[in-house]
Amino acid sequence: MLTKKMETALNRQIELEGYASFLYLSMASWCDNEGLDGCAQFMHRQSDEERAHMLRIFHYISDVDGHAIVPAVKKPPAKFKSVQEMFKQVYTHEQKVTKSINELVALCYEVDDYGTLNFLQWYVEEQREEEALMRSILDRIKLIGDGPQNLYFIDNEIKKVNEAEMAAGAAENEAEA
Ligand code: OFO
Repeated sequence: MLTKKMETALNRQIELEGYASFLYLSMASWCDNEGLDGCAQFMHRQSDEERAHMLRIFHYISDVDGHAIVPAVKKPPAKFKSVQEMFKQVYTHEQKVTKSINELVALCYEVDDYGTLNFLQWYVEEQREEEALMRSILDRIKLIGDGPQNLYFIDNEIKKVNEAEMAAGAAENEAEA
């Protein structure tokens, strides 16, 4: 049984994960328009992942007899100054999500909700991985250089990152099966 306070906080997290999914979908569309196929594939996969994160909380709330609420969708930006700027925004958003997960963990202790604390461990680890991934992408872009003549190389690099992430995800699913 969820406390009202926890239910409200988890519903806010649903909103944040849902916004991340739409923001990354918008980024995927911008990349497609710019001819950055590797980046577009990466952002589409990230968008799908965020939707899965949102649904995981959605089902958890229902499982513990709470009421999961579908949030209103805030319109994400449609254009980005450069690939580097776009990934900086992704990193900033992930940091915001991490902060919010940490606040949820703190709330678990405040209201003695150890079931939710256990549920949130997966998110704590996921956020650590996501932040590390975005930092490594920003480092690569910095090394390659963000000039227009380097976009082809950046896009190829992100394509490789995406393929590695897909392979890791498939291996994880296999191990869980
Ligand atoms: Fe779900 O926000 Fe990061 O991964």
